[in-house]
Amino acid sequence: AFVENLLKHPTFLDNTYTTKFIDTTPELFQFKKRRDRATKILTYIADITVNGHPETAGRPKPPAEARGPKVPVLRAEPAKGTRNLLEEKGPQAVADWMASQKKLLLTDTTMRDGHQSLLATRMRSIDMIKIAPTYAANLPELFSVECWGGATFDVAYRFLQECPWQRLRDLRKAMPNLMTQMLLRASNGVGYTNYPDNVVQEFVRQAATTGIDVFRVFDSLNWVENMRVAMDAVIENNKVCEAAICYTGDILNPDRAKYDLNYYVDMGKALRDAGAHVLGLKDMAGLLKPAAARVLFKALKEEVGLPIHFHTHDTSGIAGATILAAADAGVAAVDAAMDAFSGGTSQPCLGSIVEAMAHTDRDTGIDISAIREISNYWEAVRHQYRAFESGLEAPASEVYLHEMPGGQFTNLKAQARSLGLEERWHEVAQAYADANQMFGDIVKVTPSSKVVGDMALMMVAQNLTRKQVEDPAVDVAFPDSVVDMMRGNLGQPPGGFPDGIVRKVLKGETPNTERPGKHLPPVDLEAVRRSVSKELLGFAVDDEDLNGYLMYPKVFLDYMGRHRLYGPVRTLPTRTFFYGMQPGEEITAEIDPGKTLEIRLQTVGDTDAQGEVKVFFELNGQPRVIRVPNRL
Ligand code: BTN
Ligand code: 3PY
Ligand code: ZN
Repeated sequence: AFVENLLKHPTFLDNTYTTKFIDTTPELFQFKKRRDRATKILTYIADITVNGHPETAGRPKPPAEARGPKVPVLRAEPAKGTRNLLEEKGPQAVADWMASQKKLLLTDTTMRDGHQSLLATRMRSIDMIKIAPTYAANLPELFSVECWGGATFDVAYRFLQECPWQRLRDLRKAMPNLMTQMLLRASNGVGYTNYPDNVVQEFVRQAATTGIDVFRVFDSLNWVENMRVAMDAVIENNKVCEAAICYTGDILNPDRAKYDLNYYVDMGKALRDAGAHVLGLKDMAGLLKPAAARVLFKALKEEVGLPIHFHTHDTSGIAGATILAAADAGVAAVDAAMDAFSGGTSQPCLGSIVEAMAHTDRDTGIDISAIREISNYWEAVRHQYRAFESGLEAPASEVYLHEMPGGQFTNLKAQARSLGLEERWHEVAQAYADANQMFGDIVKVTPSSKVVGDMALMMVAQNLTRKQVEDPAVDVAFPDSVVDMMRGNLGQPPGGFPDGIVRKVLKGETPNTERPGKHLPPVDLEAVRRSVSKELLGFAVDDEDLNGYLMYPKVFLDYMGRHRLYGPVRTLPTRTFFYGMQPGEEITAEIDPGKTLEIRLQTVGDTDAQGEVKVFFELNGQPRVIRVPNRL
């Protein structure tokens, strides 16, 4: 009964609370807490061993002989890096330093965009946290480590059963000398819709507090008006505000005159005037070609004057050439992914960029052997996630037709597969391009890219042409996301949405063409905290959890509910998390610093009359039996 009470006690939802609870409730013994969390983890392992993980069912398995990821030797105490400069002198000093560097600066995107673009964002924290000290010790010259934001926030709660804030806290601690970097969708936070201004401000404050140094802020329609709240919040928190222009079209193509050189230069100036420390050029689909890069970066550098940070994707296979052109044209920093997580829809290869710049006047100064060791680690990590590989086998020049962001490409392909449209992928690509033109040729990046993707899938599934969709005489039931965007809920693209499509989608309703946040009343944060605390969970939620709830109420509460059942499963090895254990196998899970569970699976029993299976473990040498339902 005692254990039952503990299980039900809401304080036992999570490690953090457990610690707080023990501090304030000394009448409960430490060993009870540990036993309780161990039982939860064993229950998870037993369940996955018997029933499999829903996300890996039917997907390719990791190679049986795959070696576990091996962490390279730390070569030295972490030398001072960009984070020390930020802490000592502030964000403007970082920007000034950037501008004064001859060497090409590098951001490693492996822990964010790399796996977001190659493995559907499924990389678990443990695989990042183990290698983070090696980054600090062996690669102190990196400009920053992009490791948070974008899609990683909700995927952590939703699919990985872990807390994104805890990931950030752990990474921050392990890399004290390196700037961490996140991707922030301006007023859309790390979500898919506009949030009230005070929710965005509170989210930025918390991200800065928990450990983000560089905020790359963008708006999915390139609407500077809609970026100010987020940018101001970053500046207010004394962190680096990297405001990004999203690149689309082709500045050298007269047929895409909407997004010409002047458009980008004007936007760059507007972002500078809005207070950006650094100008980001975010080429989320990898559309910027080498010749265009020379022209664009020369103009931005001369006319905007901020240090430039260039981000691209290698979907077409030519991004490495664009990076070299960008380096020639004087960008201060570029994004790249560690070799094993590079190429294709991800960033270009970091090690190859280092090699290409070596012995030139923009030599990165980074030790290539340190990169190789770290990439060897990532190679072994990637093998464990084979279930999430997209199967993209070769560069795709088709990206210049559809202009899908690298992070969306594989997702949309999976969505098409689930709708039975995989064989019609090239039609989806064409419909995506058509839908874009129908909406007036817009920037496509989360969340606007999702809207275009929804429209494209619907057009292919229902065999609708652009002409039919636009024809006032043809009845079309538009996806909700399209209605939402036409209402103005994502803001306004340059020149607004075309009247015809707005009228057809909204059936006469008047859209809001002002900043969406202007019409959203502020959320009473303390009232939300009280209601979540009392009514939903039964304990006082802290600021991090409150921010998780504000971004994703249902996703957060579902995560908390599963945490109540399964405990800190983030500590399990990735193979165990996705595939359970084999009889005779032994693993360890460090549930607190220095507190390690030694888990051995003895055997799995037969299914009994109640449909349950007994799974026999040894936990730190003691026998334990866990019963789980056989749901297969
Ligand atoms: C998910 O959100 O789908 C992944 C998290 C784990 C869900 C657990 S895994 C064991 C049990 N079996 C299921 O089908 N779901 C839960
Ligand atoms: C995101 O918003 O997650 C992106 O990666 C956009 O490129
Ligand atoms: Zn990207």
